[in-house]
Amino acid sequence: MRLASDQGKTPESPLPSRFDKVTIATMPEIDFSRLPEMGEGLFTAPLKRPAHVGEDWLEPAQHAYGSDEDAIWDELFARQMQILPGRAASAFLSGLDRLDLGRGGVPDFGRLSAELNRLTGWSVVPVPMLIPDHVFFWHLANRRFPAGNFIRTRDTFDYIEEPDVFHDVFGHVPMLADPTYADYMQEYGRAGWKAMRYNRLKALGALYWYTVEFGLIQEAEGLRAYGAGILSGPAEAVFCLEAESPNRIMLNVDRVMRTDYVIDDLQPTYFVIESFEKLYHDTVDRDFDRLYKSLGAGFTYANTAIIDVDDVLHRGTQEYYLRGGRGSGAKAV
Ligand code: HBI
Ligand code: FE
Repeated sequence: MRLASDQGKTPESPLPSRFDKVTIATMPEIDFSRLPEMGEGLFTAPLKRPAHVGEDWLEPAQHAYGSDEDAIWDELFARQMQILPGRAASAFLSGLDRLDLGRGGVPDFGRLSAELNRLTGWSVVPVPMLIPDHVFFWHLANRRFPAGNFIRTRDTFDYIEEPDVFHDVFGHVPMLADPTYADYMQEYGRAGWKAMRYNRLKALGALYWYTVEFGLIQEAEGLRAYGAGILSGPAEAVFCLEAESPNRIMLNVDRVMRTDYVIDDLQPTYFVIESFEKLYHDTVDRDFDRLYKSLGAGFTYANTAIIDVDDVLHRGTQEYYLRGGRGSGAKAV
């Protein structure tokens, strides 16, 4: 289906006037029930669709895991549960509990979706690999979370290139049991559409990175992590909260969307939110059309930068980075 706004529009040209001054929440015109076509000229990652999945990139069924794969889930789960109490956001820990992800073995997406659906209307759907941005956003806009169907092997136990079922289901899914966060994730998916039309996916990707993947939240007892990239690994859950190296700065949506990020190492800067309600309103009530028009094509701030408008909680030493980061043997201090 071709979107009206796609008719002959190149990504550089902003949405037609009828989209002007429309926030994400009040963008009724786009029909998210079907995967709208990309239209010519809109960039999306050149991923090769496997023959056995359709345009929605969904696997016909969840993988049937062997006992060794279930054992890998159980070992990853046990390791994280040694580290996360006192470090993970309370919304994450209660979601983990309510969805009973520690039941043993890789969770069944059908059972998980039935329970999640009752809580916040979300479901978990299996995908073979990283899927194109526009398909990913479309699923989020429909409260479907695309989760990796495969699980890592023993020799990629500590670090994976692509999100596997442990990163996605253990790291992301418990947060979807929180109603406000569940709403944020759907609005984020809807926001993807507008970002594509302005060719500003990288900017929106930075917001995802510094919230959904590596976000921190201020709780009464102190800082806690809610980002899946932190919660699904052993080192970063400690580094992000306790190390001297990284900056910790209160999140500002406009500033974060101008900030570069690394995908293959610990973050040099973590952004902190006061609450999911504030994150939701700072995003949904934001007039992204005006913002996208003011954003350059690249990033303005390096991922180590502290700028004059920042509300800084901790000015990092960047020692981990200055000593060479991942692979250099530098300690995550
Ligand atoms: N695909 N399977 C999968 N999982 C992701 O997290 C994912 C993706 N494709 C694109 C994508 N994420 C990015 O657009 C977001 O990180 C913004
Ligand atoms: Fe992720």
